[in-house]
Amino acid sequence: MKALTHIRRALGIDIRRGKYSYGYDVEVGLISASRVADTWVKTTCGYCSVGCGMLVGVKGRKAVTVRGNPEHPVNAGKLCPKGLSEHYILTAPGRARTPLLRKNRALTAVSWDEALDTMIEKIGALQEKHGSDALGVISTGQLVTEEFYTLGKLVQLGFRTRNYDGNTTLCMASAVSGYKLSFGSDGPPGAYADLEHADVILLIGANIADNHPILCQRLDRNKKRTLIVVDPRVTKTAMMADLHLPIKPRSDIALLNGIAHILIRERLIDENYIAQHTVGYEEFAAYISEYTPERVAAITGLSEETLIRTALLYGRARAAFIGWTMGVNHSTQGAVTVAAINNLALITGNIGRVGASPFSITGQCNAMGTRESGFASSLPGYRKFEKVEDREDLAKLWNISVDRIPTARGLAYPDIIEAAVSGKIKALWIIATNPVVSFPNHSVLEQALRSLDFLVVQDGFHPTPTSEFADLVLPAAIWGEKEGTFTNSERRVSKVNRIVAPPGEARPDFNIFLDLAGRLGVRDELYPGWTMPEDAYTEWQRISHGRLCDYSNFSWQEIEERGGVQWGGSRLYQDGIFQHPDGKARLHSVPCEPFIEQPNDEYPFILNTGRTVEHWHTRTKTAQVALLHNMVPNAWLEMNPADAAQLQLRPHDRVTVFSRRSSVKNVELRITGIVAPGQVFMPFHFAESNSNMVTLGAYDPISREPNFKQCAVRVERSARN
Ligand SMILES: Nc1nc2c(c(=O)[nH]1)N[C@H]1C(S)=C(S)[C@@H](COP(=O)(O)OP(=O)(O)OC[C@H]3O[C@@H](n4cnc5c(=O)[nH]c(N)nc54)[C@H](O)[C@@H]3O)O[C@H]1N2
Ligand SMILES: Nc1nc2c(c(=O)[nH]1)N[C@H]1C(S)=C(S)[C@@H](COP(=O)(O)OP(=O)(O)OC[C@H]3O[C@@H](n4cnc5c(=O)[nH]c(N)nc54)[C@H](O)[C@@H]3O)O[C@H]1N2
Ligand code: SF4
Ligand SMILES: [Mo]
Repeated sequence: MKALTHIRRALGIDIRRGKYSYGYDVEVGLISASRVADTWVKTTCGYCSVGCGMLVGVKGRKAVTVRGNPEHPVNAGKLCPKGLSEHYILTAPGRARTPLLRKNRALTAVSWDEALDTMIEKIGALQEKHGSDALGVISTGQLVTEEFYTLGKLVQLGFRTRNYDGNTTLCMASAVSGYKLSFGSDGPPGAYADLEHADVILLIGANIADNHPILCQRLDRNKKRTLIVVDPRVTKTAMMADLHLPIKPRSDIALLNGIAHILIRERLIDENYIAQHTVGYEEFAAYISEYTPERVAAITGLSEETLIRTALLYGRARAAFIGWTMGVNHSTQGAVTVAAINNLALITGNIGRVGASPFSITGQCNAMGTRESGFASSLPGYRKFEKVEDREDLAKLWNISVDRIPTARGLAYPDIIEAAVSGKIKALWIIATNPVVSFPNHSVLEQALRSLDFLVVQDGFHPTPTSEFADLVLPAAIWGEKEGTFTNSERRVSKVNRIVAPPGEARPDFNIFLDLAGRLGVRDELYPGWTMPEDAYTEWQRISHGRLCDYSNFSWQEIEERGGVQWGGSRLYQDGIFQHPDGKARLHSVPCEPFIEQPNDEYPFILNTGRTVEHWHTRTKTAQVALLHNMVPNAWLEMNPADAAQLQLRPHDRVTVFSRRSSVKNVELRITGIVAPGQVFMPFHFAESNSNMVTLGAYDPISREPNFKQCAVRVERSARN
């Protein structure tokens, strides 16, 4: 009970005052002698991309407690509930301890030698027969950068398949594509400090109070700010806002174009900046002349007065910041919505200055590291597959023939899944992601996994819903059991350190990759003399040298000592020179289109899916932490009281959610004004009530990101059983 009170305080929910605040520096749980640490290991949180610095207390060989690192520039000693209880995952049950190979239908323990030899042999035979692209690889945003860099080379140059992507396509791909459209390169321009210095902060589809809690501290420190939150739900973040815009689902582009319209009409634009640093203004201004307040009000459901107020606040700010997350990216129009956000920043000159930036708040702890070094959707160092100079550059640095570097990216994640269904992909290697829970439209995913000739799942836990389908399970060390670096949303590189040894025979992903490279016969060529993640880092410094994401200025040691360094300095584009060949940013004329699956009589609700502060994704970790699990042990569906009354449903009824694809049964009903009439919301964390049974397999044509946030559903009381 005492522990629960602690965590409530850590969450910042002060029930008496009915107020939220974040980032208490309390320790979770009851302090007893067994939890008094002998030594403290400095590291970085392994959950979200805020990238908090922490100290993990060790007693004997056990991690016994965690506290925020007061010296870390990101969090100054504070942690959210997941961070505060992160050491518990190091002793969690359910870890993968030994390689498992399917023999006579059953997963059977085997040696590493047998596991990796079999993997090379099976994949080799399938590639021999069907071509090297018959292997697909899906990775993650949750390894250390040194592992991504090693893996990218292994997949593309060792296994020689281009069909390599990651769960980041379910997450940040739209931000990446949108940055490329506007600025000519990926790379978030701003910094967290901007949240402290901006006069106006516009958060679009970003529920930071649940998902990036420690960023809320920055807002608390900014006394002059006006916070505007654009979200169809009244999230905890919306409750913190000065102005909440409960926009109709997927009308964001109309809102952004409408704001631009008012800014131009009121001359609240920076004409010098537009002239010197952008291309396409005339066409853009002509295009958005159609987005009158009247029309935009009809599309967004907001009043004209609210639209004008929002535009004037943004336009008159000395420094204005726009942050966004999955409410923007998770859409078939994600990439262009990002471009529409960037338009606003560009026409007002709100970029490259203190407090002024468009800023994608990243999701996973090291989504940034894989974007920069990963070799999946682009070449390492933000180089482009299509660009011959970039390929030649890398070939020289690696001392290999240029024709070994692919000239185009391979299939993106959803297309790899479709290719598995159609039989073009025969073998799949899944690393640190759990698609059976996280991929949309589950039945197609399941069909893909069942169609494969060989499935390898490399995970820290087993069984997981995905590893149960595997022919081979490779047990991996997780956060706390290996070392490397993470790069957070604001491009800050921090050190991750080993606290304890991995369980059983589990190995760091880095070691698994190097071992495979040896068996493939490419280790000496691709990784000469490498034995440790630091070797990968040293080469990555050389590869990134002179690029936008330049890591060459800070050594392994310095990252440790300085406790987190930003590549590119505090802000990008301070000189207004962008990465397009002419150095100018592009303004894009972007149409607002209705989302794909509109509700009708049979499926009258729009289903929105997302997260809660206590849980991490598919809960392989947080379900094992009793404190977190007990707070939110099961999935729920939020429904507006008006809709519940009409359906004669009562609080805590068990309901079934049906879509055109499938259904989710026995979900607990929460009747609440957090969601508007006609909309329902469900977290995607729970394998046993998997929201992705019902979500839609529709993808952004540019980024290939799924439209996780809207599909049409019907809700019925579950039959009692
Ligand atoms: N506790 C916790 N923290 C996490 C994670 C976690 O699993 N748990 N995951 C991490 C990861 S990988 C990510 S990507 C981030 C995600 O962080 P967020 O993007 O903040 O998380 P979501 O809850 O997926 O979605 C955010 C909001 O988008 C809103 N939204 C839905 N449709 C629309 C729309 O049409 N327009 C607008 N403007 N908004 C809309 C939803 O109502 C929701 O409140 O969180 C990271 N942090
Ligand atoms: N409906 C719906 N679906 C969504 C979303 C949504 O908002 N709505 N959000 C999407 C987003 S933004 C994201 S990022 C994805 C996340 O979806 P997933 O990537 O599937 O989620 P995780 O549970 O983080 O999966 C990580 C896996 O890696 C394992 N693991 C952890 N650390 C390590 C390690 O160091 N090495 C190895 N080998 N394994 C490790 C974990 O045990 C776990 O099985 O979900 C997406 N799916
Ligand atoms: S805010 Fe993110 S990085 Fe910080 S402690 Fe919480 S989960 Fe970890
Ligand atoms: Mo994500």
